[in-house]
Amino acid sequence: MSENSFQSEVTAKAAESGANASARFRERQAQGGSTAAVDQERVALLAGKAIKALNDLVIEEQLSYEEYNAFKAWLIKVGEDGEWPLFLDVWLEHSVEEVANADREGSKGTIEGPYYLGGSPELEWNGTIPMREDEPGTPLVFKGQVTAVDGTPLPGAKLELWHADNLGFYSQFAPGLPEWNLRGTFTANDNGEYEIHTIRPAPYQIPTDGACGQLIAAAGWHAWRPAHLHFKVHAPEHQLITSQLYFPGDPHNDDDIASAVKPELLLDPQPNPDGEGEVTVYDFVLDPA
Ligand code: MBD
Ligand code: FE
Repeated sequence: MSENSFQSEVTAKAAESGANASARFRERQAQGGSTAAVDQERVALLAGKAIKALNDLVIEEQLSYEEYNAFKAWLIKVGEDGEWPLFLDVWLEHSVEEVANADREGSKGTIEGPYYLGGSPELEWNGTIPMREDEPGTPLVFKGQVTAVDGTPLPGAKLELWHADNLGFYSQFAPGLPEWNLRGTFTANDNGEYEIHTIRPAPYQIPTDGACGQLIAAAGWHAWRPAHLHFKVHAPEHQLITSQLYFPGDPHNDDDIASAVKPELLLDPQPNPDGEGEVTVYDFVLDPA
């Protein structure tokens, strides 16, 4: 595998990771995801409001035909590049998450993003996430406890962790990485505790060669998300929490392109007294179902 370690850097293409993200999303929907039949009145209300918002924009901003056609061409390209999951998760999902989790008392959640995969390898409470033998990056021990809002430990809670590698690439979306690289499902011990061994991810840059990258360049924005770890934490009779955790000092914690950083989600890594790299502690508090 070592010849392949850095292959993703040179070959990652927007169209490929976009096509993968679109395909994985479709598969999940087909497996009983949430393509809920939305009732007709609700569709009429929501679609009507969305269309009105765009029409208002055209009138307010006195849109020209040149701009209209540029917009049309760009929308077509988002589809061709498979970047609808990326576009929606970067620029819209944070509001959906805010609405969905407004009443939570436990830990804050944040967006899932386009790169989650279910069914990652199952590991013990103190396991090492699947990684290459020569996986580049600072070793990171990530540990803590999963409890209910009243502090009761939740034994057997499951933590799914997925994150980018030291170059900002996700397995199964960028090429040249082992299938489950930096993806694992950990079962908490009898006291709800977990201790995961991984490496620190790099900041993530939205692919620059696809439609989303084209928009970012045309608008003069930046394409970065701060370095982050993604989680889903489940326990029986408790609400699933989807979250991300961030590292202090990352220049993009304050201007995440996906607007998904919250102050409660910042870690505090310290030098690991028992080994190489860093150790960081975070406790998950789950609301009742
Ligand atoms: C990511 O890694 C991510 O987490 C989000 C939300 C969007 C794009 C890439
Ligand atoms: Fe991510």
